[in-house]
Amino acid sequence: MHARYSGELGLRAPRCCVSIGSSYGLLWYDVDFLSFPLAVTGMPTALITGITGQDGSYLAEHLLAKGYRVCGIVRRSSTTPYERIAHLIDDIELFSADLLDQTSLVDAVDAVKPDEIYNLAAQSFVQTSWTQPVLTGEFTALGVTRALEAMRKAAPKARFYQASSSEQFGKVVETPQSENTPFYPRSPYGVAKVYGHWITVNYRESFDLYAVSGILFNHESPRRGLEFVTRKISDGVARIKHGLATELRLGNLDARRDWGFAGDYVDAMWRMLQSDTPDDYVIGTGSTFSVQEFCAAAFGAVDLEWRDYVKQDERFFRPAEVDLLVADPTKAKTQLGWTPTVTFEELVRRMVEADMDRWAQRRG
Ligand code: NAP
Ligand code: F7E
Repeated sequence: MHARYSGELGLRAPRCCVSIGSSYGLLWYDVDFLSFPLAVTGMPTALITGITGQDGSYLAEHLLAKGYRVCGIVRRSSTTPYERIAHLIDDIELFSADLLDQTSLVDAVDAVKPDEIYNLAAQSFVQTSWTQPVLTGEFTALGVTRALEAMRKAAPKARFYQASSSEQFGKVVETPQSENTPFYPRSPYGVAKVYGHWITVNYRESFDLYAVSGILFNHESPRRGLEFVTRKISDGVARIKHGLATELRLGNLDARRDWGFAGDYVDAMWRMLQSDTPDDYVIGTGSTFSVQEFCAAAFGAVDLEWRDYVKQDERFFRPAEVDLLVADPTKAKTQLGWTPTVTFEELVRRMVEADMDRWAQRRG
């Protein structure tokens, strides 16, 4: 049996504190009027690894709106890469920890005492996983074990979400891909995610932990990193339209992906952890489009013809490609009541508009 938070959702205490770790441990260093741990107010507490990433920022917003106390793990850096969560910084608590460092993870979980842990942190760029395969394994595979161990030691009654990936299906053995489709990863990243997936299942079965994997297909947004193809295209379109570039260099235009909106997918993560029984789910739209179709829609959004600007470049091809991904999200729809709300066309339009605005502001 799994203990569950029984407080009321929707209640939030005022807050303006940011706690952050230091080399001397976890310290409150910027407390204005709320100097006690927010957990005592009865709100559920979530701890997000990867809170500075695309999904972490949307999930933090989603949980704050539901009345959660939201805590996040950030790794030490000589700069503060908090661009995506800058607007939330007064409403969340940040703790210094690293997926490579077991002690820091245990300390963070122990300090926060979360009801829910969302393990989103990873080396998430597939192309980099071929040039940094060992690091990718440390972050994206063993990092999951470290996060699970931290929960087992410091908060065994918490619920754990693992960010699994459609890259695990890789060279797909059936289409569409569901929870029952065997894995055939095609990159060091995909291999690492398969490990993360199975260690989550294993900890659930070995230690009776509430631990689930969400196998999420590609999800995008204006907050997507610039190296991923959708954002590279929307940013490239905006720079070309503003007269700042004359071409866009891409790799394989034939690859097909099931692209959804990241804001919808963090809702699916939350829904998984509200279920009475821990289980794994595939999350995607059920539609698939090629990179070329994404280009056509993105250039078309500003009345340009993609063929006039896109050039293929060997540098962006991969040693092994994932040709086709498309989800069968039936289980999530029927058991979690989850459905995507943003169409492919709307997603492309939002991303291009955001980059058009961003470049317009930069140019003054
Ligand atoms: P993202 O934007 O690349 O964010 C990755 C996050 O992980 C960042 O906050 C990063 O922190 C953090 N991180 C990386 N290494 C770390 C370390 N050693 N210790 C602590 N934190 C570390 O990724 P995303 O798109 O939000 O994806 C979230 C998760 O879902 C990832 O696990 C990804 O693999 C998985 N996933 C994503 C998709 C998708 O389509 N977006 C689909 C399936 C699964 P910094 O800011 O310091 O770099
Ligand atoms: O590539 C092709 C490329 O890098 C998509 C991550 O969030 O989703 C993401 O992984 C496709 C590939 O995402 C370029 O070859 C062509 O076929 O945007 P991407 P991804 O590899 O699908 C999964 C689900 C994750 O879990 C990952 O964390 O686009 N492509 N030309 C290109 N890709 C890039 N990046 N750049 C190009 O120039």
